[in-house]
Amino acid sequence: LKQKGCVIWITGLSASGKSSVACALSQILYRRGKLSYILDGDNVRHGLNRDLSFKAEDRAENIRRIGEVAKLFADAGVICIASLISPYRRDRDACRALLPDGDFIEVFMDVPLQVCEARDPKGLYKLARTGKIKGFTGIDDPYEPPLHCEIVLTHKGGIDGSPSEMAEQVVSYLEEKGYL
Ligand code: GGZ
Repeated sequence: LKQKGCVIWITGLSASGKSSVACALSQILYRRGKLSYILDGDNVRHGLNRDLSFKAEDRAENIRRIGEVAKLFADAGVICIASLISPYRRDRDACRALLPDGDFIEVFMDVPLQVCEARDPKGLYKLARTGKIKGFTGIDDPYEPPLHCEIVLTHKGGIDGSPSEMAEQVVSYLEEKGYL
C-alpha cells in the first residue's frame, strides 16, 4: 500500500460548511484513487455516539471517540476526514496528540456566525434564538476557534468559497506535505 494515512479534522460552527467540504474532498480523493472515509459528527451521533448529548462533557466524549476512530483509520492508511463542531480547543488538541506529528491536519471553517445563521439549513439557529434548543454552539454555548491550525477556509477571499474550491485548498496542502 502506497497511501499514507492522516486525519483531516474540520472544525467550525453548525452550517459553516464542514460536511460539504468533507464530501467534496472525499470525491476529489476518490477520483485520484485515494481511499478516504468521512466521520461526520451529526452521523456518528446516530450510531456509535447515540448515547451522547450536547453538554460539554458529552461533546468532549463525542470528540474523543471520533478522534480514536480517526486514528484507527489513519493507522490503516486511510485519509480520514472528521467533520464535527468540536468547539473546545482542549478536546481537539487531545485528538491531535493521538497522532504522529504532521498526521493531524486541523482545518478551521472561518465563517462568521451571522453567515451560518442566515443559512440555517435545518432551522436550528431559529430554534436556539427562541430558546427551543438550549446550549446551541455560537448562540448560548461556546466555540473556541483554533489558534494554530494547519488550514483556514474562509467563505469569502479571492475565490468564491464553494465547497469544492475549499476542498482543493486542502488537496494542495496534502500534496505539499506528501500525503498525495
Ligand atoms: C450544536 C447541535 C446542537 C447544539 C443539535 N449545538 O449543523 P448540524 O446540526 O447538522 O450539525 C450539528 C450537530 C453537531 O454535532 P457535532 O457532533 O458536530 O457537535 S460537537 O462536536 O460539538 O459534539 C447541529 C446539531 O448536531 N446540533 N444540537 N446544542 N449543534
